[in-house]
Amino acid sequence: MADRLCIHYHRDFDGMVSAAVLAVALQSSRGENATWSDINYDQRSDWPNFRLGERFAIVDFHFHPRAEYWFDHHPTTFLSEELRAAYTPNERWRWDETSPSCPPLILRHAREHWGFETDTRFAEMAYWSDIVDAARYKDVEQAVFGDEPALRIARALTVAPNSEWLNQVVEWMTRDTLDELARRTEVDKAFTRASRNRDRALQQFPPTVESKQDGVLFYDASSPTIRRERFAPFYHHPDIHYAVGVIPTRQGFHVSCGQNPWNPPPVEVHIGEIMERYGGGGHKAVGGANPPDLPAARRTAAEIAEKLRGALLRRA
Ligand SMILES: [Mn+2]
Repeated sequence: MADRLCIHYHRDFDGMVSAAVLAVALQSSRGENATWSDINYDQRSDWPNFRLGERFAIVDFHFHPRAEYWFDHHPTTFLSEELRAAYTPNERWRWDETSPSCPPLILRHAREHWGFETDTRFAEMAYWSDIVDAARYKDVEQAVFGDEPALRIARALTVAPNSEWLNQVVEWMTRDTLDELARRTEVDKAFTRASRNRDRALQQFPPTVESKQDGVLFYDASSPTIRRERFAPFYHHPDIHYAVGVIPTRQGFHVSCGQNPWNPPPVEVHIGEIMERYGGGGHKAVGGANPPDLPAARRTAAEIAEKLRGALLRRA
C-alpha cells in the first residue's frame, strides 16, 4: 500500500525502540497506522532519491527533507549544509544532539506536541536506550557481561540474521515489556549465540594490539577471522583513555575510535569531528570512518592514534 507511512530506523537498540515508540505514538495520537523497516549507511549513497514517491519517517538516522516525521540525536545527522538549512524544529521533526539516545526525545516530543502519554514500558526502554547508546554502563563488566533484559536484547541484536528478524523484534517492542522480549525463544537463542561470539572475541583481542602508548591503544583486527567485541580494548586495558583500530566490514575496512567510558580522557577531543575529516562521523566520544582499502585504513588509524596521543601529551 503506497500511502502507508513507513518508519525507517537505524538498526540498533535505541533505533529499534525509537521505531516502536513512534509507531505506537502515531497510532494512538494521530490515527496513523505505520509500518517499519530498517535502514543502513549504504542507503546514504543516493540520499536525495531515498524512497521517492513514498510516505516515510526516519528515526535515529540522517535528516531527510521529505521525511514526514524525523527524530535524531546524532550530531553528524546532516549530510550537507543545504540539508542542515532545510531543518527547523516543528511538530513532526526534532533533533536534539544533547539526548544520549533517540527514544527519550521522541517520547518528550509526542507528549508535548501530540498529547501522547507513555507507559512504564516505554519509559523503561528509553532509560536503557540511554545506557546502551551512550555506553553509560556502570562498569566494563556490565558492558561486556550485563545480564539485564535490555542488555540481553542489545547483545542479541549483534547477530540479527536479516531485516525481517529486526522488523519482527520492533513489532514485539510495540507490545512486550523488556523482560518478556528478552525471554522470547528467538531473542534468547540469538543472545546465546552472541554471547559465544563475545567470549571468542575477548580471547582473540590481545594479539591484535599493535601499540599501547600515552593512554592510546592502537589495534589491527582487520583479519576476517577475528570476532569483534566493542569493549574488548577497555576490558583488557582498563587504564587506556582511547582505543583506535581497524576492523573488517562487508565491503572493506572500518576505522573505529572510542574513548574509554570508564577512564575518560582529561582532554576535550571530538572524535566524530576528527572522523568527518576522513569521510566518517560519530559522536564526541566515539566515531568511525571507512577508508578505501586496508593500507589506507591502517594509515588513518595510526594518524588518529597519533593525534590523540598528541592531545593527551599537550595536556600532561
Ligand atoms: Mn542508534
